[in-house]
Amino acid sequence: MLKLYGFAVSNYFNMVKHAMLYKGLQFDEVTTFPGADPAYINKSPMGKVPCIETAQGCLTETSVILNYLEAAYPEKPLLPTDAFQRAKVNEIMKVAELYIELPARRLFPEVLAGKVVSDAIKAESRETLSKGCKALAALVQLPNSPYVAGENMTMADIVLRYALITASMSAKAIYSWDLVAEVPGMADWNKRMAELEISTQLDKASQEGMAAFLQAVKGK
Ligand SMILES: N[C@@H](CCC(=O)N[C@@H](CS)C(=O)NCC(=O)O)C(=O)O
Repeated sequence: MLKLYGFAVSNYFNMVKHAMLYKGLQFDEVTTFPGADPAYINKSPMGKVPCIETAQGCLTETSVILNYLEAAYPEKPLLPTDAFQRAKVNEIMKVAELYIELPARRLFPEVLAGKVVSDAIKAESRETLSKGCKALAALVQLPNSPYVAGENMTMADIVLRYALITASMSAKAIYSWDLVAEVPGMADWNKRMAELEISTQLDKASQEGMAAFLQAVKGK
């Protein structure tokens, strides 16, 4: 059986878990925190979560895992069949990762642990986030379609949803900036995505694990 390593507060972990639940896959969840434990490094060479273990071996990096799951378990698809449309979905995912998720993460020390982030980093992150939002506005099919890549839900909806949870939280805390409002139709889409049964389940687990997680982060 597939194994999924990670923890409930991790948005990357939740991207993969959401896709696995959506596809109806059977898997064992192994609560794992990132780190240098040699047994885990054997599975996840950067020590990061998520990681999945298959009969053939382990895989890491969320977008890689999502694309593997799609190829290995194509029922209940999360990608279109057309090659160009598939690439468009991956393009939105890449923008969400590089220009929304990652600049927001640079603000985490201050947002999560109260350790002041320099003004230079704040300015750089703000500029990247701003460009990322403009790129998303150009790429997504909102508000004219229900999902970011068109009529059907894809892995881009899943990735963007969880990336925005952390990015909106950081943008709000540091810049008092409502990131979701930057992209026409994204607020309504975000609300619809949050109402999905799987989102509700994962958000609940994340909230339940949050207090312990924040304590661990602040203690570092
Ligand atoms: N590029 C990785 C990023 C995963 C990631 O950063 N996960 C966090 C938890 S949310 C982590 O493991 N952080 C520990 C670290 O960066 O060493 C992916 O796409 O899966």
